[in-house]
Amino acid sequence: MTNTAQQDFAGWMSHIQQRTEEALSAALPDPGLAPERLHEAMRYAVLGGGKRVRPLLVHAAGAIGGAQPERLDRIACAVELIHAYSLVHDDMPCMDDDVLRRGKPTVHVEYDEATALLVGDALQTLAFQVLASAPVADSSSRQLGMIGLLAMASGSRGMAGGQAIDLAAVGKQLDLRELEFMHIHKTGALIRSSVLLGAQAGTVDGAVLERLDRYAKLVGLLFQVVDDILDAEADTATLGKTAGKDADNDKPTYVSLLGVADARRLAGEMLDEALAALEPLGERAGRLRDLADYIVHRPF
Ligand code: GRG
Repeated sequence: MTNTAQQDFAGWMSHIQQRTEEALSAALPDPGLAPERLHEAMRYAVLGGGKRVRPLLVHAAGAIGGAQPERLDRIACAVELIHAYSLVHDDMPCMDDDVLRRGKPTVHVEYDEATALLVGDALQTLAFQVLASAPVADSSSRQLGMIGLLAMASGSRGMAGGQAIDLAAVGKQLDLRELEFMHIHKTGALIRSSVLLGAQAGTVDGAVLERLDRYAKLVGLLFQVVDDILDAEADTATLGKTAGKDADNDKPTYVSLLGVADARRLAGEMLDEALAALEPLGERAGRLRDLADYIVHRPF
């Protein structure tokens, strides 16, 4: 990327991050509203942190079919609320048991475990409220399908199922195929749905949607390969979460299976494939290209 292109992408990113922050803040209940402690903790979990990769993907994919930005804000909010809920629950002592997230104490540390559990529950249901309470598509039947898509991506056949496989895999030997199956669900499903939901908010034909789906599947997995490399290589201050957690927890990762050099090579190959999937879409897919590149080269 040239310097000008880089600046343009950085400007676009910060614009989307800003409008996502505003949309999230408006969607979250006011902290003065009862029960105040729960509402305060929900805002603590969601606002003022995170790269907002999923909202960025929603907007980039939405632009391809000319979707209205207000619709994309709602979708971006919904996927980010699901993501935030997953992080809150994942950090709890019954799961990953972590004390640091996005550079600050995790929700159960800052508040308490029962509150963290309820924060996750309430964020998840709020996501569907946001997606169901105003138009995000050209027809109500399309919108219903989109609500179903997010439910599928988040549930036992998607993210929650992937988390179950992850918990069962601690201390076990997985092969590359099994590791991929886990991550397609745990991390990939929500990332994939971000792209598909963004695209469906506008007008795209089946062939374009198929290309986007291929891109989204690859990027979902790519995100995890890079997450494993970062977990092994970056420090806690940079990541804003405890580094080296996977090795400490005896978890199978791309790095433990392949080593850092081959995990990097795999990430490079997946990036090339993701970019190839976008080839027929031309200039319209520029932001999605930039995002795939960002996902590979992100610092945390
Ligand atoms: C508890 C149902 C349930 C699911 C949890 C996604 C997940 C499943 C747990 C998160 C654990 C983890 C670190 C997964 C690796 C990939 C990942 C989702 C990293 C965090 O996402 P980022 O980097 O975080 O987008 P930010 O903070 O930038 O939003």
